[in-house]
This record gives sequence, structure tokens and C-alpha cells, in this order.
Amino acid sequence: MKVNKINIIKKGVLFASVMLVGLGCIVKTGRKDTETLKGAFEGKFYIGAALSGNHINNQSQPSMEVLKSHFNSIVSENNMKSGMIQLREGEFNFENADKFIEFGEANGMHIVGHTLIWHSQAPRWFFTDNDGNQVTPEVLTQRMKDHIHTVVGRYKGKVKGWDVVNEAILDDGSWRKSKFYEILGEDFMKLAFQFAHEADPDAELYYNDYSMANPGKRDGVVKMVKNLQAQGIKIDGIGMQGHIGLEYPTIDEFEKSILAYSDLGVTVMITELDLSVLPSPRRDMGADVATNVEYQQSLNPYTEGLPDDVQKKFDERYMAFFKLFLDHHDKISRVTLWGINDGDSWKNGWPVRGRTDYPLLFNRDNTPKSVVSDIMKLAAKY
Ligand code: 9MR
Repeated sequence: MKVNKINIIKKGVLFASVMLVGLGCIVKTGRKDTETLKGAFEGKFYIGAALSGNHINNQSQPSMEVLKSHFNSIVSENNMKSGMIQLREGEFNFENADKFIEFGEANGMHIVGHTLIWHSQAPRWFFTDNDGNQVTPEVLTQRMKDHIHTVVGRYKGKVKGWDVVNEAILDDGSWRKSKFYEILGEDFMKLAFQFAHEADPDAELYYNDYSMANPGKRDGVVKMVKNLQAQGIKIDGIGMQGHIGLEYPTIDEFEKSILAYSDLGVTVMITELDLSVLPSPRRDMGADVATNVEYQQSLNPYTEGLPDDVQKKFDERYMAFFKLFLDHHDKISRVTLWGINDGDSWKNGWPVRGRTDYPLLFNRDNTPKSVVSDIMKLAAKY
């Protein structure tokens, strides 16, 4: 009897030890996961990166290794824009877009489509007839429908979410007077979402814009989305492009926008994140690609690397933003960096050409910046 009791106790101890070792393994695996960004944010939000034509065409193998280990979502930086896909009416070129999708599928990435309707980079034929006259609302509607149905239909089930309309509201909350707006009025927004929904009823549909922390734009976007919702239009998310600087926007205003958009009952995504350290010709530059400021040496001060004080500011600012995103991870489904390493970034060429900027989380040689491990440590606390 006594022996049996001891045996039972022994077995119990053995069982407990096995459980402890098992638990230890889970804890260990948990710790291991925090060595990559995607592991650190698991269960919170996707962490994405924009892929350029060079990435897609395998021109930068080391960057792709960074992508595969740290990121679990991709978006095409340029290759799905209408000017790239349908430069001439009815002539679709899907070469790079197909490669982008194939890569994403082969690597188990969450794939985002960017972008269906955008005033910028839209080919001129969209809005003009053979004689060069502006088309009627009916013709533009048909062209939008053909474009959206063809592109969304091709990647049905593969692209999980689309930036359906990009940058249609101005900083003061009014509508951008684009050709889409001029010809169709506010209805172009509704039509774009309807056509995308018809082409892939399961895809998530987003509105995406820059300077989204700006109170005027915030109000305008909220009004526009409420209007869509009142008409029964499906809209699943709002993309806040994160083209930020060292001073602008404030965390406070950014947070107000996360809350205001989330209150609409849609998911919030931080899209196009990059943090410029360079002097800005204006406080609030936005991200309008048409802006172009003349080069001056004084606007390009860090060609040989960042001084310590600027590096410190950069790190603190990234930490503050990721803290904000983590604080609201229940409202945010994705954070996407606009490129993989600093060499990829459009910021080296905008709004001043030929500068050296450092806006992303990985250095030009693909090594992680020191802030990356700090961000991962921070994420582990949530
Ligand atoms: O980063 C993109 C750059 O390579 C292109 O030349 C430019 C024009 O197509 O677009 C840039 O990406 C923009 C994005 O598509 C929409 N929001 C602003 C981004 C930066 O301009």
C-alpha cells in the first residue's frame, strides 16, 4: 500500500516534470518568435512590406530573405496601379502583378492589392475619347467597371484586400477635384466599391489616404465613409498611410484618427509606413507624388549616415508610433512598411530628388536597425 502510494507520487512528479518541460518549450518557442517582427506581432496585426518591381523580379535576394523572415503581408508598390496594368484601353499587362501574386502565394503571405482607382498614375485614355474630349459619366463608369472587374476578378481569392480608392479627400476634408470626381461627382467612390465587391465578394475593400491624422481630412473621410455605409456599400477598412516625419504628425492626432475610423465599424490599417529624417520643405508635406521641390545641399544633410542625436530621435519616434499601434491592436489589422530597406524608399526621391533618407526599419545592407529589437521587446509586453 505504502509502496503504491510512493509509486503514485513518483508518477505524479514525473508527469509534472514532463508538463513543466513542455511548458518550458512553449515559453521558449514564444521567446524565439519574438526574434522576428511577424512573430512579435502575432495575434495582434499583420506586419507588411511593399514590394517593388526589383523585388518581384528577384533583383535583391537578401532583401527578400528579410521579407520572408520578418513580414507576413505584402502589397505591390507600383505594379498594380492602372497606369501599369492598363496603359492603353483593353491592353492589360499582368506580368509583374502575376509574379507578385505568385511570390505571395508561394510564401504564404497575406496579399493586399494597391490600388484600383487613383487620380494619380491613371492613364489619360480613361477620361478622354478618340477626339481627346472628356468622356461622359456613362463611359467613365463602364471603363471603371471593366478595369476593376478584370483586375479584381483575375486575383479573386488570392488578394485578400484591395485599396479600392486612393487619396480622394483633401486635407481640408473636401473632395479632390480629380477627373473621376469632375465627371462622376461623389458617385465614383460608390461605384468603385460596388464593382470591386461584384468581382470578388469575399475580398476586403479599403479606402486609403495620406495625412489621415489631419483633423480636416479625418472629418472628411469619416463623412465620406458614413455616406457609403448609409447607401449600403460594403467597406471593410481604412488605410492610414504612414508617411511620417520626426515632428509631424503628433501621436495625439494620429490616435484620434485611429479611434474615429474604428468607430465607423471598420478595421484600421497603417499602410505605407516610413519615417523621414530629412528636413522637410513644409511642415505637413503629405504624400502627393506631384509635389517636387528643387534640390539644395542643405536639404540633404546625412549622406554619410545619421548623427547620434537624429538616430535617437528616429528610434524614439518609431517606438512611440509602435506603442500607439500596439495600444490599439484590437482596432488595427495590419501595419505595412513602404519598402523593405532604406535603399528601396521613394523618400530618397521625394519631395526632393537625389537625397539619402533612412525611413524604414532595415538598413541599406539589410541589417535590422537597433530599434527593431526594441520594437519586438515592446510587443512582447502586450
Ligand atoms: O512609392 C511609389 C513610387 O515608387 C511611385 O513612383 C509613386 C507613383 O506611382 O507612387 C509611390 O507610392 C505612393 C502610393 O502608391 C500611394 N500613396 C503615396 C505613395 C508615395 O508617393
